[in-house]
Amino acid sequence: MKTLRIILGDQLSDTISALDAIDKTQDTILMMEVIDEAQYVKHHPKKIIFILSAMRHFAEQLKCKDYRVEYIKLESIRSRGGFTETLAYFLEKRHFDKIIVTEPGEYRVLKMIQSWEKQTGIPIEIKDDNRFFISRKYFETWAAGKKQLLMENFYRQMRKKTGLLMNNNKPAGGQWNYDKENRKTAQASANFPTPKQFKPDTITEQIIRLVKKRFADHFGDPEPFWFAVTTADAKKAFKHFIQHALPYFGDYQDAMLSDQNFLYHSVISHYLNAGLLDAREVCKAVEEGYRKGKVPLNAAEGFIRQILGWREYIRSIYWLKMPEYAKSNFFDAKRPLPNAYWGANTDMNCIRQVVKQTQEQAYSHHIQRLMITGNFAMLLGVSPQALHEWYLAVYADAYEWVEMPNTIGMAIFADGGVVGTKPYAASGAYINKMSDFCSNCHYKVNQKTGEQACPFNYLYWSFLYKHRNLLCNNRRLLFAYKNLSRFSDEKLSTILQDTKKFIKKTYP
Ligand code: FAD
Ligand code: DLZ
Ligand code: SF4
Repeated sequence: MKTLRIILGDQLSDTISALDAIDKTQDTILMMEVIDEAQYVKHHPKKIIFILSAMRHFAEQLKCKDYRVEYIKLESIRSRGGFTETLAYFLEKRHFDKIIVTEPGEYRVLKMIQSWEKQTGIPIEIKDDNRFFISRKYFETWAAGKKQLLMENFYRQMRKKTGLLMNNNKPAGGQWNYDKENRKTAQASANFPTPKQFKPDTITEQIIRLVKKRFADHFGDPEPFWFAVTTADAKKAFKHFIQHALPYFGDYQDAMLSDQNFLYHSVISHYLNAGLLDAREVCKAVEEGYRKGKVPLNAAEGFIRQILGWREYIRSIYWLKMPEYAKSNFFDAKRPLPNAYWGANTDMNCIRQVVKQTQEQAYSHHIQRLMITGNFAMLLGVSPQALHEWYLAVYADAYEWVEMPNTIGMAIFADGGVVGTKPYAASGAYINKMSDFCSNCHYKVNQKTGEQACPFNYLYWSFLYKHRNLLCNNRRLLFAYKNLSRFSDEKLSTILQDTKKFIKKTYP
């Protein structure tokens, strides 16, 4: 039996289920570089360089381990646009009895793969993605009959299931969650560690040249390119994080500082999502740091929660709710993305800082994505689908399974409360508390209305006012709506006027 085993660009792990029980003498591994995957949204050049270089390195490693690998490069005549066309062309000259592939990370690719059996006449087996702690089926069972799919409940179940940070069936330290200790603000003067950086080798340099030539119109800087592109280097980067940043991760998880891109974050999401790092190994290493007394519990728990809790939960929601989820638009928001998201000049320092960093690094940390670009888009009424395309394009770690529920659900509440229990709407006061952005801004964060007022301030109240019918019964917003009800007619009218002027200025 000759089997074709297909590995996609974000499945670069040699223990991936598509390779289970592989017969090195009979089977062939196929990897395809295709233009459609770089262009279905215009991915950031750093993201394309990362994936293509990691794919080529991975193929070389497989060949060194005596696997038969067919690798189709983007420049090759054999690369025919999309996965389906490229596979069909490849199969014109080859015969296989079966095709095996691990389930992909995007619904549109799953649909493609499901069409292959009919198109090629070869039976296809789609295997569970074994890189996650749970299968889609496991979550479906957990979710069945539940009214609200609360992440915190799911996370506790995952701690019990895996035994991570558990002592005799009880959470280490007596509490499940130490988030209250994780809201410190960072000082610009602190000595922040930088993530481990790697010099591009010959393969990466070739790809940088290719990407600069073929994707010159994509938003983002291709260089300097410093990401790891192999598992060995990604492991070094993670070890560096454990030693230098993890002990402070919890405390400063929500902090933001100008010109500080990474603070104490791990910057490993693109490695995890592409298969260079393994989520189980990562969580185990962090637990070990805690058990050996090198990492405080709030940091270890906070970090493990992100991966064991949020990452698994978000993926499960995606597969549970697709394809309808993609069309969610609870607030019926229709505005296009402001040009500032593509680097156009803006007077708002927070937006300018986060977009600049995104352009340079294809990275921003969670609170920047959630409370700056996400919060602003929600208050402004940007279409969820326009915003989703932006996040999917500009971050090196973005694939639909993880990006979409974070954007549509967590950041802008367009799913009406599947992921979150309330919209993460915030005025300038929150941004001022958690960052140093406001001290260098054209706008005045303490001013609520008028030309110089921070736009987040009046946008926040007009958002709550506009959507009062949808939100006023939300228990977590009762306090805010009580405040709003005390506004005089004059105050409310000024807020709505300022909002109108700002929107006119944003969309001239
Ligand atoms: P750290 O802060 O060091 O956290 C450690 C790890 O936890 C991350 O590497 C990641 O694997 C995981 N994690 C943390 N939060 C989440 C979360 N909410 N969902 C899933 N995993 C999480 N993450 C992506 O991996 N890809 C995306 O496309 C993506 N899009 C996002 C869009 C929006 C609007 C928001 C609000 C969040 C998004 N996230 C996404 C989640 C989070 O912002 C990133 O995982 C994180 O910023 C990556 O940086 P880091 O590796 O330094 O993470
Ligand atoms: C993102 C991406 C890019 C830019 N290029 C490729 C590619 O040429 N070949 C490939 O197999 N995968 C690529 N990817 C990752 C895919 O988009 C990803 O595997 C699917 O979106 C499923 O998650
Ligand atoms: Fe952003 Fe407002 Fe602060 Fe300016 S004042 S940085 S717009 S929050």
